[in-house]
Amino acid sequence: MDDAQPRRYGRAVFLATLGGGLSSLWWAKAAWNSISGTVSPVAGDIVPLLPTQGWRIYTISGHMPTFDPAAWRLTVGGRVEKPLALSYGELRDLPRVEQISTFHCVTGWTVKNVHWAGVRMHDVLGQAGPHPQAHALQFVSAEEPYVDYLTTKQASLHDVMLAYEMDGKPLSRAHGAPVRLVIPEMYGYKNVKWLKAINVVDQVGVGYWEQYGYDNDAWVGRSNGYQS
Ligand SMILES: Nc1nc2c(c(=O)[nH]1)N[C@H]1C(S)=C(S)[C@@H](COP(=O)(O)O)O[C@H]1N2
Ligand SMILES: [Mo]
Repeated sequence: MDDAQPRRYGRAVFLATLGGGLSSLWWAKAAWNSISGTVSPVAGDIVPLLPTQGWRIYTISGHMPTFDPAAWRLTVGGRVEKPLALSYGELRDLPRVEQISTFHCVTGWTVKNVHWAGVRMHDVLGQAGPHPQAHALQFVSAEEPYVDYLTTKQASLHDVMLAYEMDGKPLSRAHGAPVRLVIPEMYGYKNVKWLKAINVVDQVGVGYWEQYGYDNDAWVGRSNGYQS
C-alpha cells in the first residue's frame, strides 16, 4: 500500500497535537526500550514461556464471540483521516512485539508474567491518522455491549498492546480471540476482549464496568474500583 503521504500527514498532525510529555512517546518506538517497567524486550530469555495460571474467564453476556478468520475485521474509525478495516492477516503483518507483564483484576486476582505478543497501538493508529482534537479511544468488543475507553495519553503507555497471542499461542476464544487490549497499568476491565473496533473520539465515555461505579482511570493500586 502506497500511503507514505497520508501516513506522514497523520503522524505530523498527531505529534503536533500531543506535544511533549508521555504522549511524545507515541511514535518514538526507540525510546520505549530505554524505559524500565513491566516490559522486557528479551522477556522470553528471562522468564520461560509457560502457560500462565490463575485466570478467571469473564464474559458479561455468557456468550463468547466466535472468530472467523476470513470475515473478521478490526476497524479503526471515528475521528481519523482514513478509516481502516484490518483483516487478521493485515493485523499479523504489522510489526510484532512481545512482552511479559502482569495482569490484575480489580476483584483481587493476579496473573504474573503473562507472555503476550501483538502490535503496538501506534502501528495501528498511525495508518489512520487520528484527528488532532480527539483525546480518547473507544474500544468496542464483539461481545455486546462491552466497551471501554482510554485517553490517547494512557493508550500511549509503552506497554499497551493489542495482543493476539498469549503464552506463545494464538489468543484463545475464552481470552478474547483473535485480539484483545492489554494495558498492564490498569485493572482487567480495561483489557477489552474480542476487540472489533477502535474509535478515535473527543473524550472518554462511560465504559461497561464504569457505568456500575468502577473508576474511569483503573490504575492498578491507585484505583480501588468500586466508587459507591
Ligand atoms: N468483552 C469482554 N472483555 C472483558 C471482560 C468481559 O466480561 N467481556 N471482562 C474484563 C475483566 S473484568 C477482566 S478481569 C478480564 C479477564 O480476562 P480473562 O477473561 O481473559 O481472564 O477481561 C476483561 N475484558
Ligand atoms: Mo476484572
